[in-house]
Formats: sequence, C-alpha cells, structure tokens
Amino acid sequence: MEKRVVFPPNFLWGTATSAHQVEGDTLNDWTEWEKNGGSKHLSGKACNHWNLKRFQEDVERMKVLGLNAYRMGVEWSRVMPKPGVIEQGVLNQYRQMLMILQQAGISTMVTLHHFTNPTWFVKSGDWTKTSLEPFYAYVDATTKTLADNVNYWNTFNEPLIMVRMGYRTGQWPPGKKARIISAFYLRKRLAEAHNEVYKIVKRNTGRPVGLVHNFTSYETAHGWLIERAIAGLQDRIANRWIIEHTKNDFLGVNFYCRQVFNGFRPLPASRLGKRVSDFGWEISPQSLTMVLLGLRRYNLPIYITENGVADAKDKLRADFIREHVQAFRLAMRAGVDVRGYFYWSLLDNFEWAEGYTKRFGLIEVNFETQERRIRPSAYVYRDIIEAGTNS
Ligand code: IFM
Repeated sequence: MEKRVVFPPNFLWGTATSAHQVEGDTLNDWTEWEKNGGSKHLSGKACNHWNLKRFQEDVERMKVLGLNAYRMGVEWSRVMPKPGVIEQGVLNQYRQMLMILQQAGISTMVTLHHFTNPTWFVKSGDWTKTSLEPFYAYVDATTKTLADNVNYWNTFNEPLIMVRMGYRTGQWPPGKKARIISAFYLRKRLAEAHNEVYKIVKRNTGRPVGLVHNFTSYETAHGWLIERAIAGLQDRIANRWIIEHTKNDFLGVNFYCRQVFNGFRPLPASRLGKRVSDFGWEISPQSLTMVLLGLRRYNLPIYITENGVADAKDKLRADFIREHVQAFRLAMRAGVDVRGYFYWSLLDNFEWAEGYTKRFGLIEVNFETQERRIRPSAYVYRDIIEAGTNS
C-alpha cells in the first residue's frame, strides 16, 4: 500500500454472501435442482448461518477483521413458503440478524433476489411466464419489516447470469438451453421487475436502491478495429444495456474477469494471463479499473458489491485483494465515485453447480463440523482497512 490513502472516512469495507449459499436448510428451486444432480453437492446445512448463535459468532469475526459493512441476502422461499403467505417469524429473524450487525457498528446491504426462487413459483411457470405479483408482495412485506435495519437495498443479483445459466447454457435451473428468444425477453422482464421493486423499496424505506450486475471488461488482443467493434458491442449488450434500462440510486458492481477478443473470437481462459484462480478465472485487476472508468458516464455512486477469488490454499488471495484495492483506488483518483468494496466472500460457501469445491472465503469453513478458521489473507484485508480508515 502507498502511504497517501484516498479513502473517504465513511467508505464501506465489507464482505458479501447470499442466503442460499450460506444459510443452510433452504427449500427452493435450487435445492430441487441439486437433488436432481445439477450440482456437485447438496447445499444442505451450508454454513449454518441461519443459526443465530453461529451468525453472531460470524459477526464477531467480522469485527476482528475490522469490517464495517456486510452484504447479505433474504431468501424469498423462506419468507413466502406458499403463494401469498408471509412468514412474519422469518422476517423477524432477519431483523434480529440485521440488529446484531447494527449493534456491531456494521452497515447493512440486503439483496432481495439472488438466483433462488420458491418451488411453487417455478412450478406455476418460470420467470418468463409467471405473474410477478407474489414476488412484489414478498418485496413489500420484507422491506416494510426491515426498513429500519437496512442501509442499502439490492433488487436482483446478477440477473443476466441467471438468464445465461438458466436459459442459454442450461447449467442452472430451469435448465433450458439455447432459448435465445426467452432469454432476450427475460432480460427485459427482469429490468422491468427491477424498476417495480425499486419503487416498492423506495416507498417503504426511502433508502438507496441499486441493481447488482456482473461487469466484464471487454478487451482486445491487438487493438484491431474489428476487435474494438466487437468488444464495444459486447460492452453495450452485456454491461450497459441493463444499466440504461433500470432506475438506480447506485450501481452494484460485481467484478471477476475480463474477456479478450482475438479477431472475432474471445480468447480461451487458458490463453489469458498466467495467474488463475481454482475456477480457472484469470486474475486481472487492471480490468476492474477499466470497468469502473467506463461507468463514470452514469454519474452514480458505485459499490463494488462482489470481487473475490476461489483459492482453497490461500496462496493468491492476499495479492488479489491488495491489487484490486489498488485498482479501484486508481479509478477513484480518476474521479469515479466508488463508495465501498465487498470482498466475495466472508465464508467458504455453496458455489452453485460447483457445490463446495470452490473456496472464496476470507474464513475457511469445515462443512463437516462447521468449524471456522480465519485465513491469513483476511488479516491482509484487515490491515488495508485499518490503513484506509486511519488516514
Ligand atoms: O458465488 C457467486 C455469487 O453467488 C454471485 N457472483 C459470483 C460468485 C462467485 O461465482
């Protein structure tokens, strides 16, 4: 770290999780998918983060690491186990969890939809067909109950990933492949749903609301005109379209990788940089700077709502964090209004089709015993936070 630190005093230094990936004992379309062999593992107890005692202990760990923000999810299928039926007890438990965070001086960011759906919702059709009224009723009840406990709201997490994985590659529920028309229509429907949710959350809470989108940096191998044209088009379709069709008080930026065009085609990951995560994803911090510079045009506050590395041996994570902090700091110096950074993830957790094989956590989890161990790289993050907040 350089000496001169530019972070404002109220900068959010956080970590992120999602409900299904950490809570355990969820019952939704993903648990069905897992049972039918769609994942390497069943999510089962996950990190047992729904257990209040365990949750409290995890918050203690956040305090040890000097974190001042936490992004977590609310599970729709828990709140609304049957169509139109709100489990007020579940919402009360979420409120208790958020109060534990507030009492620890940790700002809260809550995601209302992070890939999972109640089974009754998908049985009555899917996102392309079903009425979205029950979803809005869930959002309404949740935001009314939690209004005083949440600082920032996220509507959807990575809606276009849900479309790609569920309707184009078919690797995630509902497992449809190459449904180009459905996928196209669904993008539009999800953007409209975001705008409706935005209104409900604003009405009930008055707090800042933003979409969380996965941004990819589209780059060129040689800088050829054709490569630049394709990269530019891809940027419009995959990065900018959804931002330009949604209303947001801030942008939630999830950043993991870049795509490099070699002529007409993207280079395979194996031909990109040498540093790759356990997922095979290249580590390219300068691409985060580029994504952020590209977002300056929207003139909105930015929270980096996810950025992390699958690294079971904790060999890459410390440098990964240092370099990505450096990368967004460069963007801040160039005038990008970055207000927070949430490392993905607090805990090793259920990584969708990969099950428990990919470990993103600052904290290692033994899924047999639920024991936790803070990884050495987490202390590097703590030191960065300390340097940033004491400047
Ligand atoms: O685990 C996921 C998360 O649910 C959404 N963003 C990417 C992460 C890593 O793959």
